[in-house]
Amino acid sequence: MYNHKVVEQKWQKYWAKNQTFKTGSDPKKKTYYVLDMFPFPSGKGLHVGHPEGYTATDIVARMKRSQGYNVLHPMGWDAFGLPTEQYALQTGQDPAVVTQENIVNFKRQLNKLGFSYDWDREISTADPKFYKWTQWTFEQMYKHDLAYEAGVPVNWSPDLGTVVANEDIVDGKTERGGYPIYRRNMKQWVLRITKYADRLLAGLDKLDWPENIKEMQRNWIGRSVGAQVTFQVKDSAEAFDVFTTRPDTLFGASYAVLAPESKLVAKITTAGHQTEVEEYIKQIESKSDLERTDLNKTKTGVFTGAYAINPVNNEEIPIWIADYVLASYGTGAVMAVPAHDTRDYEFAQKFNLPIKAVIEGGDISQEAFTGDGCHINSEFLNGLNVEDAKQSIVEWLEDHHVGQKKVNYKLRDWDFSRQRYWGEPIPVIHWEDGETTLVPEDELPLVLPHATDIKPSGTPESPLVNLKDWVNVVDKNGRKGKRETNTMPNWAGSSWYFLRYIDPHNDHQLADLDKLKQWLPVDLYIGGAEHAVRHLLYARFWNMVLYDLGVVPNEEPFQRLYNQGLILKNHEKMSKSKGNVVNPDDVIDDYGADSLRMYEMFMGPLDASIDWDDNGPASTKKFLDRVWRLLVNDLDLKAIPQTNIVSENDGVLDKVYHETVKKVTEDFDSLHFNTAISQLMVFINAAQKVKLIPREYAEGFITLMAPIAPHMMEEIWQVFGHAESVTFAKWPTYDPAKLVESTVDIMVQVNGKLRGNFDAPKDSTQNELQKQALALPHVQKFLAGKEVKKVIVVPNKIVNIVAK
Ligand code: ANZ
Repeated sequence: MYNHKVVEQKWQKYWAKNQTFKTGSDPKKKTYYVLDMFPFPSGKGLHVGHPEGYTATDIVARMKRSQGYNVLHPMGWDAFGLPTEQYALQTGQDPAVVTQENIVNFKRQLNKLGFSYDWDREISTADPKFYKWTQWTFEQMYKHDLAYEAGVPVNWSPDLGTVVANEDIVDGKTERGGYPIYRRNMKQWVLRITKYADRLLAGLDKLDWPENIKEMQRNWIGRSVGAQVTFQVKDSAEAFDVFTTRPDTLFGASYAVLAPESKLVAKITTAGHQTEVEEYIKQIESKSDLERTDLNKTKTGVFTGAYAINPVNNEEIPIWIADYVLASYGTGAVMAVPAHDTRDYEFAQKFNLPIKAVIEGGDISQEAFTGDGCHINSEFLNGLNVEDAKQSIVEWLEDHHVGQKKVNYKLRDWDFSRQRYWGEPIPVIHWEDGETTLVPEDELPLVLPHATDIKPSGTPESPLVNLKDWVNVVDKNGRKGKRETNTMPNWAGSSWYFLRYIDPHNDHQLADLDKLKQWLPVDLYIGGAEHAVRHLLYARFWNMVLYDLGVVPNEEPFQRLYNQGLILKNHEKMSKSKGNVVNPDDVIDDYGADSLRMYEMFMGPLDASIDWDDNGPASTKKFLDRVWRLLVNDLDLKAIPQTNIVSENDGVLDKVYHETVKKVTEDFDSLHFNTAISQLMVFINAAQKVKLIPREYAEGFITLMAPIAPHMMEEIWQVFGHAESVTFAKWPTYDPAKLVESTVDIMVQVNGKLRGNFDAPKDSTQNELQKQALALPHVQKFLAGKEVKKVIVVPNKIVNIVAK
């Protein structure tokens, strides 16, 4: 009887002791870097969702080792940041201690699943040896004007006690916890990711990533091409620019709108409108951007009393302020063309502003017409379609120095300060004379000091501000300074951790360039789709910065990306609060890690979200037990190969075996694990039917199956007499010639009725088939006393005998 508890432990010990999964370094071999998104070592431990992606990468890593690659398959911990800190606060513990405990537990759980990580390369983002290089990179960014401090409107979450980045906001709320966000002006460290907008966009085209993720990144970067047009304010020296994607509609502009936050508002508002304008501004302060730009909400706004001059026809148009215009996009001002823009249309309707058609089409008494058509009421643009009119008007604007072509991005610079304790200290000192300096490189890492009170202060300062000894510094000339107390977001370490795995113990540099060249880009990266526009965008940016610094050899870090689906319980995401979490420890105890791994890969396509079935692991265990019984005879407690394993090959299993090798290899490469497993089952069914299984095929099967069920396959491999781990068994190859059927089933009819069948070598001659058909005893019975008049043979199919 196969005992998963004993066997799984045995091999896990063996692998650890023999360092079976140490990263290969044979210079003659090709390299393969297969990466998991590393976990937050939360207090909850692993749930069965984790092993889904981790098993997928493990299968590929194991196959690639067998195929003769040097494989890098590392694991580490995304240990800094809110999740750990919140857990520490809730349980009244030190985050450093909690992190350590959680890591120990996660590692224990991962090992129980039999994953083939090279633990010598384990990293933690909260380890000073690691974050030294996070801080170092920040310093390089500062030196290259890619990190700067600015008083910017930020997303403040009172509940989390910190600012969060735009990327941390989902549906207007914090992604973590779902708390409301308020706009607040705060001094922040910001990373100039916008400088890389075009490269981040262009790079996507070359990547083997799911199209939806690329599209999400494109939308997030949000490149739009249009024009910037300058409007003078009537009877004033002031002017403002608007950004428009439809400069062709300039003749239809019937009013202008400034974002309420615009500095210009105070300057141009006329005395009569002052009170109303101020009241409006106050009222919108607490609204999120999402609420403000929601298409469905009723438009609000007030008139400033001032007018702007439309540069194309000198028409005077009223200047309003309204919250649907955001200060943070474009120029924070728009020209409104209600006839051809839906939001403007609604606004104009509500406030009785003129609606002037400049493109033919639609019925503007009912709604804005946003389609293409012939321009009208537009002087020199009349008769042109939208595209041509855009070109003409931009030329005109440039000729008259009142505007130019302009490209705008939705992407904002990355808010990089967090007012929390559990993160990398930002290595900066603010001096009393106003100077800001970096902590000298040779003093890095700037270690996070131990603190007992880590509660967020609710102010723009992090709890580090209370550690006076740490905060206050004096330079050698007696100048006093204070350390920056904000910390980095947890997206900092995760933006580059995959580089450190390549050279994890390097004390002199982030990683050795030659080693990076050897391994990068990552060949396969698997993780959850929830990281589409945070981690994956930040990591690409961070990597591009390091590329420009000459630190890394590739502009793009992840060549191939795949997102695993969610494992659901009763169609819901598993979560502790819903009480529907399945703990892999329990499943492993009952059925073994191999059964769990196999079940998760067999549930369905890797990218599908599928309901967990409590009976699933039991059914894969049943299959594995069948495999064991078919290949191993352990009845006399002395496990040896079954007597049906033979050295000679009678050819009966040729076709199904070679098909299995082909399908499993291709499916593993394309990450179609469920269909690979089906094929392995087909092979076992076929093998069970025949009396003799060629040893070569049994061993080929073990090698193919080992990535899925490594413990049992190691054990069988040993039973088959191998002294070495199955990890390095040569991956089987298939012979295309054997994929075709070598024998065919021939039907025999007598006078149109089916009377028998027989196997014949494929493409046998008509004569041979006729001879064999006539010789069948059952057929002879029906021919008794009759004379064969005619025999019709359809090659490879049928022999039809006509007799009287
Ligand atoms: C006039 C116009 C006429 C516009 C028309 C559209 C249609 P995307 O594609 O998102 O870049 N806009 C510009 N800045 C804005 C801001 N800060 N807040 C809110 N809206 C703003 O859209 C750009 C368009 O959104 C711009 O083109 C502008 O309205 C508006 F028939 O200008 B348009």
